[in-house]
Amino acid sequence: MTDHEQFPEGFLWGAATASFQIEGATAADGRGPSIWDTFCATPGNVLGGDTGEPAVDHYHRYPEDIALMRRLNLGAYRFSIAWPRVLPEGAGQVNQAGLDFYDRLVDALLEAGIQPWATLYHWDLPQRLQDAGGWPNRDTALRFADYTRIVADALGDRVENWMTLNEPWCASILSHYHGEHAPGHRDPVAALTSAHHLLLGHGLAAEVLRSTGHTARVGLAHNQAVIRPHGATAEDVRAARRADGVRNRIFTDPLFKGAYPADVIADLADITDFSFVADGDLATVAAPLDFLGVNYYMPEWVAASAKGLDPDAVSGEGGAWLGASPEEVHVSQGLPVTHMGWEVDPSGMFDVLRRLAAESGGIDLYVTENGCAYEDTVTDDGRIHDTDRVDYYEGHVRAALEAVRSGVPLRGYFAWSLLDNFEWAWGYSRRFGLVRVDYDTQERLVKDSGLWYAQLAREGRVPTR
Ligand code: IFM
Repeated sequence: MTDHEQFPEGFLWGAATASFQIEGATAADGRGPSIWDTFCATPGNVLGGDTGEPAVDHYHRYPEDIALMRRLNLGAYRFSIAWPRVLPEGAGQVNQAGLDFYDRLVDALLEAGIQPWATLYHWDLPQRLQDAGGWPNRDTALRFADYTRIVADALGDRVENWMTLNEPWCASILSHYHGEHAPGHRDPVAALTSAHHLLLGHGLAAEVLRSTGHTARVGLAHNQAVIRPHGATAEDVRAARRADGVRNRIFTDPLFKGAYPADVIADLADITDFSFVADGDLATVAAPLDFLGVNYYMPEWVAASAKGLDPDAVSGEGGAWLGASPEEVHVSQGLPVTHMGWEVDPSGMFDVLRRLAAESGGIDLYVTENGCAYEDTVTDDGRIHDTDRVDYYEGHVRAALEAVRSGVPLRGYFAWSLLDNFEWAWGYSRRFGLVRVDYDTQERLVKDSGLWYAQLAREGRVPTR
């Protein structure tokens, strides 16, 4: 063991989850339907017809799950609040029973010595707000601020760390342009309008959180894509710039510069004139953050055209990203992949942290998600020897440490995920947990990766193997 494997004193180790992915109990105690309930109910949207029911029944089993967090030596737990539990209709009548669940959860975490880190929106929009237009409707941003006020009033005396949104790219472009997530639309204008209204909602919610009189550190969890040109040609570099614009800078420039990037506006001119941006919006969006959450899984390589490339390595033809020309594609590099098919490259973690440290002006960074899905098997000794997952974590944690040592103000790391759970369009087929869940019995079993992570969290240094 060498000193260079030691994280700084006070570095925070946590794990993350999200309401719809783990809670189950979708009809319990007055919860209203969300867009994910609706999306799951449409055959073909989710692998195997899986739904949010019963997920891993965390709504009822949270004491057991907190005991697991203690076993993993977690200093913090990142969870999300289900808007339709708090406001079944999205607005109006508060459902006290739903709010009480988070009240109990927060108390139990604090009692266990675990910091609660709350995300306000991890994609489960109340269906009633979708019926009224969803995120393409500006009013949804205002309703998000109202909902934030209710949650902050209830929990703000005990929750200090807040993330307004999880991965606004997924909630806007993946959901409204690629159609892969709820509400499953394929409309580029709706996607871009949603992106802006999510950012506006973030800014309005940040104002609310700061006005409660409680200590509130406000951030959001952003899945910055690490986009690399496949080749060194000017065409591939240009394709990478365009993809980076609509994946990353369309979010980070408003947040950190208070403006949409000129090249992105030009690239998307055939789709929109950005007239959904009202006076004053960008000042609201750009209010300083206390921290930025970074969700990182894998890098992506892009090329201006598939010509001359191995057809098996190419994907996304005809619309690889919003605004892409039909020729622009993603190109796999033949690296090892996880069960999601995502290429494993920890250098992307280092790159994304370095870049966001520079762009966010020195605020604290936290890795708010990082992890991997692999096919786990319970062996005869009753354990899960998930060495592939341990290798993934070890590589990425080392890359995070390298970033810290290079001066990045990275203060903590949250593994995705605490438990196996509902992986959106992949249903329960993809397992991301440090803890396995048997979906027939709901039995929990700590994987070898969980034991490895527990040692990391206890010692603050990369465990030797
Ligand atoms: O499961 C998701 C999570 O909800 C958001 N970030 C990526 C994870 C893995 O796909």
